[in-house]
Parts: sequence; structure tokens; C-alpha cells
Amino acid sequence: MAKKTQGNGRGIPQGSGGETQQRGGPVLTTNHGVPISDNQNSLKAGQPGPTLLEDFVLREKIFHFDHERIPERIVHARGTGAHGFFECTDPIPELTRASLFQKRGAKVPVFVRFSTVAGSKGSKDTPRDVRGFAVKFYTEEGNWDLVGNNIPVFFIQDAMKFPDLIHAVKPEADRGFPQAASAHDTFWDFVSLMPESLHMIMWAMSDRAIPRSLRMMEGFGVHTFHLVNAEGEATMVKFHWKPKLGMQSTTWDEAVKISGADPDYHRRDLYEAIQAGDCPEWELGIQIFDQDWADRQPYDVLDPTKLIPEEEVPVRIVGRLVLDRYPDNFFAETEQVAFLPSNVVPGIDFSNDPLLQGRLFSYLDTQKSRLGTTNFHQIPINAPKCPMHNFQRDGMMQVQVPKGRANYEPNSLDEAGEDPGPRASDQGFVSVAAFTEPAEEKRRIRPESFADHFSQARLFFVSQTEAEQNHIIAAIVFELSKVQLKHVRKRVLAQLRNIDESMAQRIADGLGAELPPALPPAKAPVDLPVSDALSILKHPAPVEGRCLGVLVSDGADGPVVEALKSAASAAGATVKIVAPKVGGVKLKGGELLEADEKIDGAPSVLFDAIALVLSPEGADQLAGEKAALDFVSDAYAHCKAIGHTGPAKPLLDKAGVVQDGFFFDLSGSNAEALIEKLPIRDWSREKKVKLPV
Ligand code: HDE
Repeated sequence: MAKKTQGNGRGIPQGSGGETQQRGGPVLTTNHGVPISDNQNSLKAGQPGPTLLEDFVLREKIFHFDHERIPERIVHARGTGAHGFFECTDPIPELTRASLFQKRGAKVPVFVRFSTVAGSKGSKDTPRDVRGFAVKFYTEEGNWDLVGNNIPVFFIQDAMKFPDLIHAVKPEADRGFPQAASAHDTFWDFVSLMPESLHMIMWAMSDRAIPRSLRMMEGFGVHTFHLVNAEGEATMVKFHWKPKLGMQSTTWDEAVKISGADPDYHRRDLYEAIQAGDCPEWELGIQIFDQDWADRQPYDVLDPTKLIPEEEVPVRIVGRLVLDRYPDNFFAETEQVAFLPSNVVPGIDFSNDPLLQGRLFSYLDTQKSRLGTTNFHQIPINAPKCPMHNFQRDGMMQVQVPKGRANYEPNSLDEAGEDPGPRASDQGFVSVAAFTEPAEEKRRIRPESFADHFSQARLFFVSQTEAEQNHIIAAIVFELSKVQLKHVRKRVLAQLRNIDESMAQRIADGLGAELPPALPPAKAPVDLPVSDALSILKHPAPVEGRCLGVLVSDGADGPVVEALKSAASAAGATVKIVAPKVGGVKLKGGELLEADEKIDGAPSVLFDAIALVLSPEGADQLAGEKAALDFVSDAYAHCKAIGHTGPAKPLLDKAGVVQDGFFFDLSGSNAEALIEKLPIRDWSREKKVKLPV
């Protein structure tokens, strides 16, 4: 017969390590509220004994753990989110009755999730990819989800092609790789066969697809939607998010290196900014137009592969979005949030864009497979913050307890003095009357007005600066160099000729290939007026939000570091101290300067510019440290400003850099000058460190 024991056989009393008992605070319980006495040891028959099936504490814990993962999103699996608010800064009641746009200064809570598209949940933050920009507005009249991207157009024109597009870009079916990358055969095979994708390809191959920070990218609703006012009058609208910090991207080489140095680069940046009170902010803009205007354009406003140049229809700013709170729990909030383009509120409506129409089905449908129940709207992050009543009852994981007999409508239970439940309202959502003639017959068609696949792709290319064009060309050369099927490379080149002959020729040269004859376009492209709004570099970005990496050594000059810190903080930028040891360095004056990072954990790709504040001995030592040499030579190759004190010379020399106008001698009073350069790169350096493509 088993003896009653007080120990676990190793002399450790049962319950030791049961931290709740030692530290106070709430008592640890099972999911059913039973207090737990020992959270370290399972229940055994004797010493060491088999574990008993009877141990409901162990079984419940393992059972729950076994089921902690849910299916990741089929696309946009990797993401990060934040809470915040939307504030109306310019009311537009003449355009929409949507409650959030009625009063200047009125605020509604929001939850935003940013994502990459192709990679799995555990992939990196900085692949070349589109970024999702999904916003849930919890308005007084229900949730409005603006589920957009950081690129204003999409790869395909019809929802019918979405599964094919995603299958082509995801890891290849037989081998299960590559992860989070479009540089492979199946993706470019699809692209080469679907010329409608080429406009978005230009964006995806541009620096837009390798943003420096989620805080430094634009967002777009992509589709044309409708705004509807209280009189029922509708206007067409495109939505835009403009980042307060301006736009900034990494270089491709940086993006590749960041994914090794810090795969969580973007989410860490978002988290750190919010924790530091530097709340990320965007303006919400609208482009407003009507059917008459739309009819006069050379493209169809319902074609999601087309944008409306901002020079044609200016973006009117109507509000601002501020993210001021990081989620308390990643799973409960960021993972369980369910965005639905079908979530519109009175005053906002869809259009006949065939891609949007398909999305209206897909998002609701996918939540059932991801979150397991049609009651996913009851999860706190998804629940509306306004009253919600209807007769949809029961279902898996119903957590509400509806009262009364009425679960159908119409009913007359009120005549018997019972609660009859909710009724439809004449203030409720009303759909916009169709703008187009009803089709005479059911057909599987692609409108002829969607046939021009190249004019806007060309517009995008010619609107870029020289450096940006070089980056696009280099990106396509890189991607096609990873494509092994030669006929696919050839067909892509044949399509690219329809966008820009000189671009196609340079890409062919970069591949070491002959330029094949152009494939005949469905509709001949035309030249459109250059749109500066499409370029990143044509827009100066503020210093705010950028980060300087300062490499220090023992014996470094403290006042120089102080000058950098105060210049950065005056400009709204931050400084991170990088040292040979994370404990920090002893400055020339003998005081300790703590480090944020150790040199080999903080390569210069993590910073917008660098400074080297070194003693002569420190510089000599670091000249023998590969990580320090890379710190300098990478910053140089990535065209970043470099500040240094005189003694840093041996390190600069050994790193092989040639000082130019982007070097700042910090022995003088150059701290401000260096800080001003944080958002700027000297692109002319690229020619010194790279062969031309
Ligand atoms: Fe999505 N998309 N999508 N998409 N999408 C999803 O919904 C889909 C499209 C976008 O942070 C899925 O809840 C179809 C365009 C974002 O949770 C899924 C089509 C745009 C997110 C889905 C599109 C987007 C998604 C996967 C073509 C920009 C992440 C998980 C008809 C305007 C939302 C989920 C988040 C997510 C389907 C095209 C943006 C499968 C069928 C165009 C930002 O339902």
C-alpha cells in the first residue's frame, strides 16, 4: 500500500516552487477554478512510480497546451498589431453619413494589424513583400474594417485568380521552399503568364516592398469604395494612409542582413516606439470622384490593378490615426483579430470591383477555419464596442446568454408582455443602388476596360528617381536570377518590354540574356504624365523616428556622445550605444557608459546612420574585429552618413571606405549635421560599391 508522503523523493517538499503560495497574489487554479497545490510535480504511484491518469491537473495543463496553436492565416500570416484611435480632423457629412466622419475632434478606437503576405507566421519581418495595413474602426454604428496594403494596386483583377496567385508565390508544392520569397520559378511563371500582374510587380520590385519601418510606409484601401451621405447620395472614393514620419525604405542588401540580425525588426520598432511614447501616426486621405469623371479616364476605376494619380485627384486629408497602445497579449489580440472587408457601416459601401466582391466572401469564410467558430465576433478584439443584438444564436463557443423566448422575427411576443427582441431600423445600413446597367446575361467575362496592363506599370517606372529605377532593375535581375526555368525568364523579359524598353534591356544585360521579342499586349500602352507621388525619394522625410548607432570604446570622448544624444533627442531621433561588451565602456573621464547592444549583435543595418566615438587604442582594437569592420563598411555601402572622431581613422581605413561629403568629423560641432542626415542616403555611393546593372 502506498505510503502517505510529504516529499517527492528528492528531499524537496511537495508544493515547493508553487510560486503563488510564496509570493502572494492570486491562487493558481485549474480552468475550472480548483486551487492547485503543486505546479511542479505530476501525481505518481510511489517513488518514482508511473504517473496516474487520475492527475486532472497535469491532464488539463497538457491538454490545453496541445491545442494552443490555431491555423495561421493562409496569407498575411506574419503580423503585428497595435491599439489606437482615429480622430476626425475635417468632417465630411456632405459625403458620408458614417458616424466617425461627422465631427471635428471626434475619436473612435481602432486596432491595426500590419503583415507580410507570403511568409509563414514564424518568417522574418523584412522579406521583399507587400505589407498588409488592416484597420478595424470600432464606430458607434458597428465595426468598419479598412483592410488595405502598402501598395495601391493588386496583382490580379478577379478574385477567381487569387488562389492561383497565392499558390504560385508560396513555397513550391513539391519541395516546401522558398519561404517568404517571390524569387522562384512558380511565382515568376505565374507573373509571366498573367500580364495584369505587372503593374503591381513594379511596386513589389521597388523599395516600397522593403520598408525601413511600418511607421514609415503609406497605406491604401486599393479598391474604389462608395461614400453615401444622409440623403442617400453616393460618391466614389479611394482611401489613403500617409505616414507622419514620411516614407523610408531599406536597401535590398540591408533587408537581407536585417532578417538575420533581427527577424523581428519591424515589430520591435513598432513596440519600442509605442513604449517610448513616440506614437506612430498616419493621416487618412480620400480621393473623391464620380461616375462621370470615372467614365472619362483611360482606365477603369473598378480595376484593382489601376491607381488614380494624386496629381489627377488630390488626396484630401480627413482624419488621423494614432497607435498608442501595444497589445497586452499577442495571441488574444493580434492573432485572433479577424478583419472583414465586408464590415462596412452606414455611409460606406462597396463597389463592383470584382476583386473586392470576392474578398467579401473570403474573409468571413476563412475565420471559421482559423478561429473555429461562427461566433468569432464575440472574441473581445473582434466584438463591436456599440450595442449588438440579433437572433443569430447558438453555435460553437457561444459565450453570451440570451434571455427570453424570442429567437425569431417577426414575433408578437410583446403583445403578451414579453421581450420581443431587436427590430430593423430605418436608420440602418442601405446599399448603394447599382451604378452600372444590370448585365443582360450571366457570363464569365473580363471587362474590356481592364485590358491595358502596361500604361500604369510604365507610369510607375518613369516616375521614379534614377536611384529608385536602379533598385527596381536590380531587384528584377536578382529575382530572375533565382528563376531556374529559362523559358520563364525569357517570357518575363518579353512582357517587360511592354513597360519600358530600356529597363527591359538593362534587365536582360543584368541576366546575361538576349532580349526576346515583346509579347503582344492585349492593349497597346500609352505614356501618362509623370506622377511624383509614386516615388519615395522625391519626398523629403523628417529626422523624427530615425535611429543613430554609436560605436564606442573604452576611453571614448563622453562629451561627443552627449552632443550626439542631445542633437538626436532635439530632432525626435534616438541613439543606441554599441560597444565591444554589453556592460558598456569606461569613458575618457572615467565614468561608465552603458551599452544598448554588443557590436556583433547590432550591425549597422539596424541604424539609419552611424557614429564612431573611439579612443586611439579602441580604434586599433576594433580594427581587428570583423563585426566592427562590417559595421563601417556596410554603413558606407548602404550610403549612410558616418560621423567619427579623429582616432577612428585606423578602423575607417581598414574598412576600406573613402571619405566623402557624407562623413562628419565629430571633433568639431558636427553632431547636428550628422543627425540631419539620418533620413537621407548618398545614392551616388552605390556606383562605388556595386557593378552597374
Ligand atoms: Fe486579402 N486575405 N485577399 N487582400 N488580406 C486575407 O483573410 C483575399 C487582397 C489583406 O491582418 C485572408 O483573415 C482574397 C487585397 C490583408 O488579419 C483571406 C483576395 C488586399 C490581410 C484573404 C484578397 C488584401 C488579408 C487571410 C482577392 C489589399 C490581413 C486571413 C479576391 C486591399 C488581415 C484573413 C489581417 C488577409 C483573401 C486580396 C489585404 C484568405 C480572396 C486586394 C491586409 O481571407
